[in-house]
Amino acid sequence: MKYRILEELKASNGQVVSGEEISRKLGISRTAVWKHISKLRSEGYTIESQTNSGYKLVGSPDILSASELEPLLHTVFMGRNVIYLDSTDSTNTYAKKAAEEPFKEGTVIIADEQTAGRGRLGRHWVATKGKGIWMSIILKPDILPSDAPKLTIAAALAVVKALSSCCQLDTRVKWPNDIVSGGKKLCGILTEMSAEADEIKYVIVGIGINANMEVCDFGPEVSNTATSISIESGKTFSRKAVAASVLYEFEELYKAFVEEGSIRHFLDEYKRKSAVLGKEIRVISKKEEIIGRAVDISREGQLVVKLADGSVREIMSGEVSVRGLYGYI
Ligand code: BT5
Repeated sequence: MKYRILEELKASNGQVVSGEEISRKLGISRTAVWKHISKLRSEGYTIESQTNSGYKLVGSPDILSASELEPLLHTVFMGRNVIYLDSTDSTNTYAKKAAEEPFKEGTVIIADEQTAGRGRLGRHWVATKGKGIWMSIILKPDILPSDAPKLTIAAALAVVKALSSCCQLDTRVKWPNDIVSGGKKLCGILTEMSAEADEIKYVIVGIGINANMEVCDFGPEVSNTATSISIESGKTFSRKAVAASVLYEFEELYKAFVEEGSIRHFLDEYKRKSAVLGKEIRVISKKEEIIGRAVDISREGQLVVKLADGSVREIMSGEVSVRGLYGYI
């Protein structure tokens, strides 16, 4: 109900709306209206009340709720159904549970804080309250399960494009799932899938963007390798505008990928935005560690590495980490 009231206030475009009018329209008492207004204020909305005349919305917080995101969306289906959580363990975990029930494709789970954010291989993802975009998108692409890692390629390029258009920030993709700026990690992507035989039940694309994180938010283990939009640009950006832009760019690439069944037509753009191509790198997996020069990304989304003996290896994104030979990248 409080969001219905919010809609009424927003629809008035900064004009005063009387409590009586809201109570009549929504069929609740004036005391109930007042209580909901108090709740909205505690969420960060600035609402002036004027005796005998009503309420006026004068400011909205930078939160990623459906009502804040919706006016900024230019998508057809991505983010058209948003589940916003003040706090959760992990939006990917929440999304997986949600996807076990019938779901709308493009449903987005967004949390202001994650208490047990996840990276790959059970690693921890630092997701401080109010400082980032911690979101998971539920998809059901008509592709083979073996092609699901290509969604990480599309999502990574989407983030790079959104950061460029929204924040004028020139970032790069550190294959397979990181976005880096100034040699540090600004965003991580965790793509998880449930499939049976050759059919995908759902894919969750989890995107964590350090929007307004400060160095002290990262903690000692991560602070040397992590960065944020605000650290890199020296400015604070609206999280909702960035999130809406990522969803738009991702929807465009996702549609093209699913229709074509290939990453072919955005592969060149992806390569141009690569942080690893042409560099000496170390590829670390459970089985082995190889050192070589990253020379290409294949149409299958694999990293092509040339070893010192001249042999060429195509690395699957699965469970590998990539590091620069002389640093994080
Ligand atoms: C990732 O894993 O980079 C995937 C991160 C995905 C996070 C999103 S947030 C929304 C959704 N819900 C979730 O629970 N997860 C997704 P990986 O490549 O394994 O990298 C993890 C490593 O990155 C950690 O071991 C740290 O070294 C580092 N790290 C942790 N938090 C970080 C942060 N906020 N910024 C930069 N680096 C971080």
